[in-house]
Amino acid sequence: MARIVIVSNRVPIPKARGASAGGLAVALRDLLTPGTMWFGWSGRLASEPSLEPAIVEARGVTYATIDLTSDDYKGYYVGFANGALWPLLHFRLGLMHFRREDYEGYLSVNRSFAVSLGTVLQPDDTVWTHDYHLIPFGRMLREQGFHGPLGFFLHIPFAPPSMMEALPVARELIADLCAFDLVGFQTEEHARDFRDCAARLLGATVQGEWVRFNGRSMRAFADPIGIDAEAFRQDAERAASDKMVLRVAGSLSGRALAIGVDRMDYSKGLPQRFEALARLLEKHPEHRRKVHFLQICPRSREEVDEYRKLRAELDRLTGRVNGRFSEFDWTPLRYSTRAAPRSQLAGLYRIGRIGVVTPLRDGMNLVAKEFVAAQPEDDPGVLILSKFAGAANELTEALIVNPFDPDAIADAMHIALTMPAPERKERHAALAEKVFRTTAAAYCQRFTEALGQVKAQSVPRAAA
Ligand code: ADQ
Repeated sequence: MARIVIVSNRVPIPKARGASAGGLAVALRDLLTPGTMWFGWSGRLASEPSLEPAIVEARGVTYATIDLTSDDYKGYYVGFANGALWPLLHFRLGLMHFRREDYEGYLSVNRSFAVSLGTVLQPDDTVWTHDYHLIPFGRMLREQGFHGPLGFFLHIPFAPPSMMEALPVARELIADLCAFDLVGFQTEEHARDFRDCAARLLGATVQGEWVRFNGRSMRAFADPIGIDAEAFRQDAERAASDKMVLRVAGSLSGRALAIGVDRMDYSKGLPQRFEALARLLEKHPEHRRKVHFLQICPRSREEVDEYRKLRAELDRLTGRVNGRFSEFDWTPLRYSTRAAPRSQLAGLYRIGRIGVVTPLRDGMNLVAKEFVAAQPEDDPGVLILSKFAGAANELTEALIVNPFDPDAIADAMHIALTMPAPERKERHAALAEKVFRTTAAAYCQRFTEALGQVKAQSVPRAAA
């Protein structure tokens, strides 16, 4: 079988310091068989650019990485990817900061990726590129003479043409996405928004999932990402004897645990969630002293101004909620910025009576699926889920809320805290059936199969 080459911004080399043990590496675990290559940024900043990839072999997988200079990093990662694309695609136009020099930096790093990978690529490789950092990469790899199957998956949402147009280089990026053979999105809505952009901004011809532009055809489809639900369930079960999980369970003194787990990001709706807890305690005083809300949110992207502002806001809100409602022996809101090992997280989800997942907009949101997988079947907790998370398309038996409305989240918390066991079990069984069916393995298989088929179909059409 042809070799699969995964390309992403960061490369999670096993046991490398600072590399995330979760995230993409877990989602793509099934592809990481001997012979596979994973290419991307090492996470290191160097004074000189170098296009020769450093190679590390681990369990038969080749990890190939390059370093970036700090100027590259600022323009590509901080400036364009996270300062312009991330807010735009999360519908936060007011937070989008577009600067031409950042876009130039973004193009330049994408070109470095393409040139560098070009030196180690074989003609019959299949290349699967991940996420918004690498949109122009496909076109640039084609310019390096690569003709093999070339796919792209966008982990975050997409925007409709009216919003996309606010980005001065929208047409270029849409055209770059058309250079891939297959582009996957988390939901059908995001895939449709992309096809609408291709039609409206480029004049491309759209037929069903196919987009024809510049004499070639590509397919844009929905391939919702999942988790390794069985492994997560086992982690959660084992974590019942984890010391830290036992300490947290003991500290509840019989009170219900509501839990939120998110990177500290303005897309996750954290201020509204904290506000919702205050509304719950105000409108339903019977829950005072009966519930603890634990919000775990490791800091992220602190180079970007908006993230530093969010941290200050959350610190302030935590003080306000606790100052107003705490009693000498009870604090409603516990807030930690520490990352936790996945196994401990799984154990904490398991003891949660409510999982609160209320992003303002999210590609999928894996925390929602992890919470469901971790719950005990005989006494499950209740998931509260934002209607604007991709996961809400599948997880319809959760309590679905508008995350911009703290009162609605508070009402859902009240319903969850008072929900009878039979209803909790019924909802959980329906949710678990989906989470255990639409797994990470199913996601990988769907994408790689579609990529194999699409290439076979797009070549003759393009030649026509
Ligand atoms: P993220 O925005 O990072 O991912 P999410 O899908 O929730 O959001 O994934 C976060 C992951 O980080 C989860 O697996 C979670 O367990 C883990 N995590 C969160 N807090 C943690 C902590 N304190 N310690 C340890 N681990 C923690 C992007 C998109 C999403 C999309 C994913 C995958 O924004 O919409 O679902 O990619 O495609």
